[in-house]
Amino acid sequence: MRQLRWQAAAALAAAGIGLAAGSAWSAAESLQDVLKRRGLSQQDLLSAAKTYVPTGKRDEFVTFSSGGQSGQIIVYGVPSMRILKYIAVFTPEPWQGYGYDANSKAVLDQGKIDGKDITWGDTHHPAISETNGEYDGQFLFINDKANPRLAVIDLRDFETKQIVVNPIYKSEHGGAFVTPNSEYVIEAAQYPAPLENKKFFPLEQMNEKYRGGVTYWKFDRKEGRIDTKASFSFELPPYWQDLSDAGKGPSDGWAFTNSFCSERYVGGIEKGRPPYEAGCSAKDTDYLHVMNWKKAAELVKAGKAKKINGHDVIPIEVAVKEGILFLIPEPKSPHGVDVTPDGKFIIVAGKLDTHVSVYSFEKIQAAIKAGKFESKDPYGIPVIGMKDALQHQVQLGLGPLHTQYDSKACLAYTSLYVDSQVAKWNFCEGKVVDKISVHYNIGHLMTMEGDSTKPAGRYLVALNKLAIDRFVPVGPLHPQNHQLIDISNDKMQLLYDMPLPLGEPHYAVAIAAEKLKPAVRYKVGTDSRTDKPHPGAVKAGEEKTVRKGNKVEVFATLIRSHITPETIEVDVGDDVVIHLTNLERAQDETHGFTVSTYNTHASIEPGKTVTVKFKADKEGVYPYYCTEFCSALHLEMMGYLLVKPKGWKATKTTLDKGTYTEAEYKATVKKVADTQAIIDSVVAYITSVNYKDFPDVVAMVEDAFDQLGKTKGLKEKHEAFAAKKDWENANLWA
Ligand code: CUK
Ligand code: CUA
Repeated sequence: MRQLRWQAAAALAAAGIGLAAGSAWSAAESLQDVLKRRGLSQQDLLSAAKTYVPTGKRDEFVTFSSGGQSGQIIVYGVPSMRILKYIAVFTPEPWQGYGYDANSKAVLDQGKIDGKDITWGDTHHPAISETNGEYDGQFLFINDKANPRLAVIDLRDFETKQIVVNPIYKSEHGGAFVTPNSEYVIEAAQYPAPLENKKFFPLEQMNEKYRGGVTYWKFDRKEGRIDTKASFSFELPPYWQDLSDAGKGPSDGWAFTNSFCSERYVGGIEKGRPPYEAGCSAKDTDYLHVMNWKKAAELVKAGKAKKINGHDVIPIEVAVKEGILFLIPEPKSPHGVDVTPDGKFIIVAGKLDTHVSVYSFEKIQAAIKAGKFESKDPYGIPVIGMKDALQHQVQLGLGPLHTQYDSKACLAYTSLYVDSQVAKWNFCEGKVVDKISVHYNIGHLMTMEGDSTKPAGRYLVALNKLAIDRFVPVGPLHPQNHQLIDISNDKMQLLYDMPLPLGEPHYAVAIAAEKLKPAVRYKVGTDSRTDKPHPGAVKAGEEKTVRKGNKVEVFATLIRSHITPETIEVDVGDDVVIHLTNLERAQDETHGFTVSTYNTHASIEPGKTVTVKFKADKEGVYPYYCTEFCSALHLEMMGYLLVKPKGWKATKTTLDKGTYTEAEYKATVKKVADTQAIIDSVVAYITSVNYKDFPDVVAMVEDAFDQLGKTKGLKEKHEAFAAKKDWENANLWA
C-alpha cells in the first residue's frame, strides 16, 4: 500500500505536477502527507485528478437527470458531478416561485387532470431536442409516468413552458424520446386501460376493452411548444408498452416500442389468482412494436384517424391495413430498446433473459417488403419471425436493462441490474469486451450524448437503484447513487460516487456544455412562461396602483435596492394583483418577492415580469420584501402591505416631523461627492479601453448608466429641501 502511494507521488512528479518540490509547499502539508493521512491510493488520486474541476473552471458536459418522484429535473456537471440546478417541472418549487406566482401557476395548471391539481410527478426519461440526430441544446422534454403527462423545458432559460396531459392513457412510461429532428416526442402507454375518458369496463374485458398505445406529440420548434392538435396516437393491444426509441439514419421515420405482459394477464391474488409478476412473465417472448410514424402522420392528415377524447387515434385495423404497424417477438419481459447511433440496429435488453437481442432494421424491412410474417397476433397485427429480424443475440449477464453507445463505432454499454455491473460490448461482432461492478443494482446508464447519432464517449454515469452503505447514513431513506465511470480507455474505471438527494432518478441525458447557450437576462417586461411581453410590465417611473371595485392592481418594479411602490394600501377583502418587473440588466441580479403570511413568492430574474395574486382577507400590517440577497442594502428592499379595516381613517402622527440635522445633511453630501469621484474614474477607465468588444461588460455598463440615469434631478431636489431647511427630506434625497 505504502509502496503504491509513493509510486503515485512519483508518477505525478514525473507528469510535472509540483508536489513538495516548490518552496511554497514546504511549509504546508505535502501531497504525500495528504495521501497518507487520508489513506488514498494511486487509483484514488487518478480518479480525483480526472474529476476535480478547479475553482473558476467549468465542466465539459451538463447532465439533465430525472428527479424521479420529486417531479423535477436535476442538472449537474460532468466530470465534477456538481449539482447546478433543479428545474421545477411537475411540482411546485418555492425558490423559483414555481406554483407560487400566477405565471408559473398557469403552467402547472395545464397539468390539471379532470380539473384537479396534480402537484407531483413520477419523472422517468428526459430527452434533449435533436437536429439531424444530434443534440442541439434547445429544448428538453420529460415524462410523468404516474399522471400521464409530458413537459417542455426551454433551455434558453431552463424553465418549464408547457405541460400536456395525455388524452387517452391512465399511465405511461415510454417517453420522452424524440425523432431525429424533434418533429415528434414519443410517449408510450404502460398499464392498459380503456382509452375513453371515465369509461368503466371490468378487468375480465381486458382483451376487448382495454388498450395500450403510443402517442406522437408534434413539437413546434418555432413556438417552442407541443402542438396538441397536430399530435396523434397509435391504438395498440393491451400489451404493457414500455420503453421506446426513434429510428435514425436508415431507420428514420420508424419508431420502436417494446412491451411486457403480452400475456394480457389479469391478476387478483386476493381472489386466489396468481399474482401479476407470475402471470406477466409466463411466456418466453413479448412483442417489439415497429411503427412507421412518418406514414402515420400522413394518414392522420388524410383523415384516417378516429377521435377519442378529441384526440386523433389510428385504430389497430387501419394501421394494419396501411402497413405501418408490425410486431416482432422479443425475449421475455424486455426493458430497454435502444437504436444504435448509425440507425442500423435496434438493441433490446430482456430483464429476465441474460441476452441482449440485436435486431437488424434492414432485415425487418426485407421481411416487411417480402410480406414474410410468421403469424398474426390476436388483433390481426402481422408478426415478423424473430430469426428473420435478429442479427444476433449476445449473452451479457443477469438482468440487462438499458444500452448506451460510445463515440467509437460498434461499442455499447448495457446495465446489468441483477449482476450490478456495466457490460461493455461490441454489437457488430457480438462479444463482451469489459465489465465493471457498480454499487449497487444499476437501472439506466448514460454516456455523453449517448442517445444521439454522434455519442461523445468519455464518461458513463451508472444510475444505481440502491446506495446501501456508500454514504454517511441519513436514515432509512438513502440518497440515490450516480457513479461516474471513465470510458475513454479499453478498461472502464470507476471515478466518483455522487449522492443525489432527490427522488429516484430513472434516466439522465448529457450534452456538451458548449452547446448550451442560455440567456442571462430577459428582454425587460417578459413573461418567461409564455415568452411574450407581460401585460403587467412597466418601466421605471411608470409604477402605479389601480383600483377597480374591490380589485387592487399594482404595477411594481424592482431594482437595487428598492421595490416601487414601497407601500400598498388595500381594504380588507380586496383582491390584490401585483405585477413585478425586474429592471436590472446586470447578470445574476435576481430579486425575490414575498408578502408576509399570504403564501406567495416570486423569483424575478433580470428583465422578467411576474404576477402574484392573493385575496387580502385579513386586516393588518404585512411586510413584503426581496428574498434574494441582491446588494448591501438588500434588507432594506422592502415595503408594507397595509390591509385596512372597514371604515378606517388616517390621523396625524409623530412621523410628520423630521429627525435629521444640518450637519448630517452636509456629511451625506460629501459622501455623495466622494462616491461620484470614484465612479468618474471607473467610467474614464472603461471608456478608454475596448470594452465594447465584451458583451458582458457592455451589459454591465448599460446597467450602471441606467441606474445612474435614475438619480437625475435628485441633486436639485435635495438642494431645494436644504434651502427650505427641511433637513429630513434634504438628507434622505441626498
Ligand atoms: S425505467 Cu426505471 S430503470 Cu422508467 Cu427507463 Cu429502466
Ligand atoms: Cu433585491 Cu434583495
